[in-house]
Amino acid sequence: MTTSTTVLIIGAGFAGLGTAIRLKQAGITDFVILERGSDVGGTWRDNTYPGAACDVPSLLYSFSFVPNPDWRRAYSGSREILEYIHHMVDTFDLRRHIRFHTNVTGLEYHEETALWSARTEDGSSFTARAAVMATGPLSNASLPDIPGIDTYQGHTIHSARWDHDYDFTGKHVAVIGTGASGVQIIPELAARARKVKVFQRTPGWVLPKPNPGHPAWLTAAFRRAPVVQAFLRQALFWGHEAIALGVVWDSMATTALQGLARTYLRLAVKDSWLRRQLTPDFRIGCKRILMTSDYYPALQRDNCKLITWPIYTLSPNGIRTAEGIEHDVDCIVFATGFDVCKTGTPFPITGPGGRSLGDDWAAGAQAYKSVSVAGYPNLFFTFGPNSGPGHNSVLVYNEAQIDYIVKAVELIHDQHVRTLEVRKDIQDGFNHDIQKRLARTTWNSGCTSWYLTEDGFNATMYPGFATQYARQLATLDLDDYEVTHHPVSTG
Ligand code: N01
Repeated sequence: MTTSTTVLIIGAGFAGLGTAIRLKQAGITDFVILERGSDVGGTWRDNTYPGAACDVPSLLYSFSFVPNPDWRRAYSGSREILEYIHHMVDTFDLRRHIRFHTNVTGLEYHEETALWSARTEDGSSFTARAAVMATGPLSNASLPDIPGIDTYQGHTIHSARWDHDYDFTGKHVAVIGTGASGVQIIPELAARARKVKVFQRTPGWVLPKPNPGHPAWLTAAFRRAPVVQAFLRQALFWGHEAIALGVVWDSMATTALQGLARTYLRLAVKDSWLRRQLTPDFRIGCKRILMTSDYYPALQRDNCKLITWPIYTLSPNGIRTAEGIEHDVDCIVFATGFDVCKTGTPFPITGPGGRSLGDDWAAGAQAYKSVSVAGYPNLFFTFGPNSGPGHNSVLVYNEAQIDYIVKAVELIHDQHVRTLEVRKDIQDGFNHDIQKRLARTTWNSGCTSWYLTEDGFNATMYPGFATQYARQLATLDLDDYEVTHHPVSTG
């Protein structure tokens, strides 16, 4: 069966739902959201591990067009963020636009009709005049390529696919991975399990995250005068912009921030051996900074042990490290991150003339302003190439993308625009500048991270302030695009 619509949105996480809300607010209601899961929420639906939380303040980690006076804490846990997402869906009556359990397996452009069509796993298809990719960069959980991983006979859990039925009480547990997810999980497990062995490959820089509750008077103020919330959001925004000076570029501010993290490590960890193991050998900001006040205390509990020997193999009973010690455990928790699609898309995208986006992006994903791609008319990306922030809320960037996309969709919807396709020379010039600027950032300063491909190409991060990013997306300049029109009927 084929369903026709004006706009196809793929993904019902923050980006897909935000796009839907802004389309509705612009008066465009003819859209369908395809979602492979059984509910909304994307990463916040999937990441329900104990301790899952956001390390960006709630007032900033939310859409400015859906303010929430009821945030309970400075930084929200995953459940509260998911509540907010459900609130968005209910407030804007989005559920009737969503097709759940609809896994897109390919997206194809048809030149004769200027329509995109999506094939799905269940054999149905959807066609639309414009398609919006909102599949998120971190949606496919990644298991490490460790020899013997299939031979382990105990229980295994990935951070992004938590098993809430597994009881850790009295268990010996191994956690592999000490990134943003690992450092949130480890304190929770240390409080429940008998023994937690933490397998660290690379230590990250850690900064404390005090998390005060919002007092009742503040919530009341937000309710009575939304301007108070908007003002605080702005203050937080500019505070985070200032952090860019230390995180995005290697500068004196980076040295100061690193000094702060080193001081925190010195104050929080008493044992000098442990401190040495936890001291990173790369500049702060190169990998994501870990924001937690609970991780270092957890590592110093009697039932917690940090293991820094490289993992040699997994065996039926546990983990064997390079120095030949066998660590038998009841459960292994993989906090090993995600398969970040280096080819940019979770399924094949075929443009005019049968060109493949996977091939076009084989040497590294590139787009114009992270949203449009030359050769692929009427296709728009959220969280596209080089749209990642290192210092500010990803949703600030996402709002800018959404509003840009909605402007483009309005042209297609209201102005008889048949195709809107960014010019290749404009896209190339844009990316030349982005890569030149990236070369001077901390992300490209020598560490390995999911921001970079194996060849060291950075198709992930935006090398600048959030303000710069938002400003470049504030206008849709048609000189940057090749535009064709539908014939206007005179009858
Ligand atoms: O994943 P990661 P994550 N043997 O890829 C280790 C977002 N997020 O899920 O550093 C041993 O960062 C790997 O080691 P190394 C946020 O954008 C946000 O933690 O590669 N270890 C690393 O320690 C974040 O950046 C929040 O040497 C292996 C870990 O596994 C992104 O999600 C909260 C290994 C993977 O770290 C991903 O974070 C949580 C191996 N073979 C997450 N393979 C917020 O607060 C991998 N590792 C918003």
